[in-house]
Amino acid sequence: MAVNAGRLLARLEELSRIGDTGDGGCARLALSDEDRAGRDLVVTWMRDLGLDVQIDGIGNVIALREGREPGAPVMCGSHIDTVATGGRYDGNLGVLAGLEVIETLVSAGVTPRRAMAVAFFTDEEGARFAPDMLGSLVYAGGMAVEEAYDIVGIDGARLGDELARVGYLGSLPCPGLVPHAYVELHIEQGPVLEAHGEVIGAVTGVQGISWQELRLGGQFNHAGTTPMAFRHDAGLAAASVAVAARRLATELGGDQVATVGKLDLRPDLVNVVAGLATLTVDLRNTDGDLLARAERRMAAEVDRIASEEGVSVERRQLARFDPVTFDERIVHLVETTAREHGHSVRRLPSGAGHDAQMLARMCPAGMVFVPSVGGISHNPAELTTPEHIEAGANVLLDVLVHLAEDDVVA
Ligand code: HGY
Ligand code: MN
Ligand code: MN
Repeated sequence: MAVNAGRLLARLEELSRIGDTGDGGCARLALSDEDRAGRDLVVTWMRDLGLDVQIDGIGNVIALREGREPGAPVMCGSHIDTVATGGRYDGNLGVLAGLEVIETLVSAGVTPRRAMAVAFFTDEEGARFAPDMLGSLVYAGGMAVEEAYDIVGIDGARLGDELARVGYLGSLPCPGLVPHAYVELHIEQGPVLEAHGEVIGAVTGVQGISWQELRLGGQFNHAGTTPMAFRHDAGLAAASVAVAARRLATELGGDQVATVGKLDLRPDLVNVVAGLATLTVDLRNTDGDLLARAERRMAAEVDRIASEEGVSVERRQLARFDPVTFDERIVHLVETTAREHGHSVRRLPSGAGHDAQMLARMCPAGMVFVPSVGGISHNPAELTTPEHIEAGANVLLDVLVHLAEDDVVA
């Protein structure tokens, strides 16, 4: 049995036209009108396939096909919300390949022992409403849905209001049904598989993530009349934090990464010394202790910079997730399945966060990676070749079917 690659590629293309940014990418920020349109399209495909489609209290969509015997389903899926400079494959591939796997089984008249479900989770990106992986975090019981409703986005919108506005405030309870296992196909979004000429990644886990928002309070002043020694320039302090973050990651080396991705200066005018700077610091490391060390070092740097410039600091933690290790049985199953398909395969950790890291809180979870051309992602140029898409979807098919034949009483 093999997936219908043409159907999968056509659906990826059709979904990418929703929120099309005209440069090859698409933008569907969580719970935006574009996200709603993308959701509606995928739900239509799910319903056309005859799946039992349900929506939970945080807007996660779970489409189920019964198995030969009753029991917890094998679940796959990912997300269809994107960042503002989104590509066509981040998240979308995992959802549409999961749907394709089920459609392949339906077309072949094959019904595995266990039920199978394909899901897309709300606000995986966390770009509009932090933290990231929010929908799957709530699904796994890591945050109460009522707390999630009150999250305010970068545009001032309240998550619960947006969920109702787009019509995806569902009635299925959170936390959700515990799957028998969860497997997610995703693009690597990094350079490793391509650099080593491998086709499949057997993902060993996800690195730890720390997102912090800093508000630096200086003094609005005249850009022409204020002597340099008299300034409390929040803009300079913010720029110094960005330089310090890069220096810290370089010094720590290894898997440490650091990013200042969001920076807002007020009043954001050419002739006013910035009195307020709001910025984010994203720190990640595969090692939990090293991530904590990086956080401590970064905090000390921010305090030093603020003290030297005479600005105040307010901190808000936007996301904090420890590193996650995936289920060895599933990692091994991905590896052996890839080899059976004749593909080169490598074990590697994920640099990006994924819904699988939240599902791993409730069941055995794992991921299948396929290469990203040039290691580019969160960029309209994001690309994975049709051959690699087909290879990843067929590995996903066999991994899911294998798990779906697990004894139901297990
Ligand atoms: O931030 C991340 O790693 C993911 O794209 N949400
Ligand atoms: Mn993703
Ligand atoms: Mn992403």
